[in-house]
Amino acid sequence: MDFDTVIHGGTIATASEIYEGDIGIKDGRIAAVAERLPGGGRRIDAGGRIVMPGGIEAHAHIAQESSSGVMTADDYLTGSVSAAFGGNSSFIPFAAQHRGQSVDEVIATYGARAARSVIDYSWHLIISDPQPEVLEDQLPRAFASGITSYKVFMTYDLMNLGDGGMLDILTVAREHGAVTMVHAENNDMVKWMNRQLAAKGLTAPKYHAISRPELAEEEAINRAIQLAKLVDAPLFIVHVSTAGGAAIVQREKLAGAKLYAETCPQYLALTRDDLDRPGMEGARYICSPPLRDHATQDALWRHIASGTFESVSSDHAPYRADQSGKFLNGFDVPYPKIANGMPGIAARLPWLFSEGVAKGRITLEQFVALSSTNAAKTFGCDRKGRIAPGMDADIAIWNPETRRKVTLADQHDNMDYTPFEGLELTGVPEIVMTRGETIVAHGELKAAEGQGRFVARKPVDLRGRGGWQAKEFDPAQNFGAELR
Ligand code: DUC
Ligand code: ZN
Ligand code: ZN
Repeated sequence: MDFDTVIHGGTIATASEIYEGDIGIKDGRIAAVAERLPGGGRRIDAGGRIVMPGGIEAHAHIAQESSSGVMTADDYLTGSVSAAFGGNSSFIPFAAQHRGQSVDEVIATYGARAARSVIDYSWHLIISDPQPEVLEDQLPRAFASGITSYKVFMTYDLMNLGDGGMLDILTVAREHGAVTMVHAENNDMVKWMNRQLAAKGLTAPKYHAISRPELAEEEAINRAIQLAKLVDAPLFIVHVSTAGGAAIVQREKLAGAKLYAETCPQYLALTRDDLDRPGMEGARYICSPPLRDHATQDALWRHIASGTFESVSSDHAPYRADQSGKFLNGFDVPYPKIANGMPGIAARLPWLFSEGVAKGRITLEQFVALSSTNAAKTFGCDRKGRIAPGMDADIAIWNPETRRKVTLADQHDNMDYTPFEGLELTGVPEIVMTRGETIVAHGELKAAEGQGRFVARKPVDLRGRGGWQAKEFDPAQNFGAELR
């Protein structure tokens, strides 16, 4: 067979092994992987560099209005370009339903926005208004169209579904093999803390961290898991920021849970002391859940290394430090009025490679799993996340030795700051491909606007995850009540 492209002389890294070899690409797919492959219309000399599946960014907010009406600075062009420079070949941003909207309307809106993407994309829905027509008709149709995951919130008055609402939607997800992602923080604990702080006039950015206690996350993670267990539905805990939360996830996974989780670089690279920077600079570090402390960072690393998390995701939520973003409500406002989130889609993988692989905290195989393979499996991207014949040729070639400092310009996003500014990193993605097309090469963008394609995803792969059977749902133990 003649190939369109052959990548030769690479150190191929997958989630399970590392070996020397060549990759032949034909019609956008990997056609062969072998020790030596001749031919190829184009030959790329990997020169011993790492050749791995392109990253899949499974948590990003792109061209999304928050529930309080702030639009992210990145649209699908700038957001996807930034992702590509960070070693990603595809991403799954959120498509957010605000109250009163139908899911069909949301998908049509984000379909138009995503037409600018340079990398392949899908969406996780955000559901804030699970009316009967959403649960019975709109969501099942969205799942059937390949949008097989969605996020719900246990916090924020405009988003929080309440425990009963969670049970209803989890039950629908279970029937269709969809994954429920959850933002787990106890809404009343946070509101109560806000009231205590406001009464004392403690409204500077640093109090954002105090207002959202670790216990609020831990309590909500535990509650979300028990709710999902009751109806035996798969659950994905997003942006875990606490040692206690991670320990609960670890324990429940060991018990056979249909449970998945991620953490994010900001919880490992930054602390709540960053919120106490001079003036309003701390506003740049406001995200929810909030940044924690060094002890938490150590614990989260242990959980990453021991398999508690499927992914390390960016939670790219780009709000500029101006009146279009962070300060939409004014420059000198109390912390609850400052937009919530920080950018990081380009920094995620270089940071994880450097702090994880280069510093010996995780193996290269774990890096591949955490950055790509596990997201593909969890979210049903059956042609992505692996180097194997038949898979999309979504490939990143990394130079593991290049050292550089993080700069805003390197992020290639539409932001006016990066929270990772100045960090010294080792390792850089030099060439990034989506379906065999080079989109970034040696710091230059090669992609054309709109070349990304929608990825229709499969239901979650539950092999190896036994799940739960609440006694009360077991016909042998519930007096025969037909509950499922
Ligand atoms: N949750 C996120 O996932 N991102 C930004 C803010 C939030 O609450
Ligand atoms: Zn969230
Ligand atoms: Zn997010």
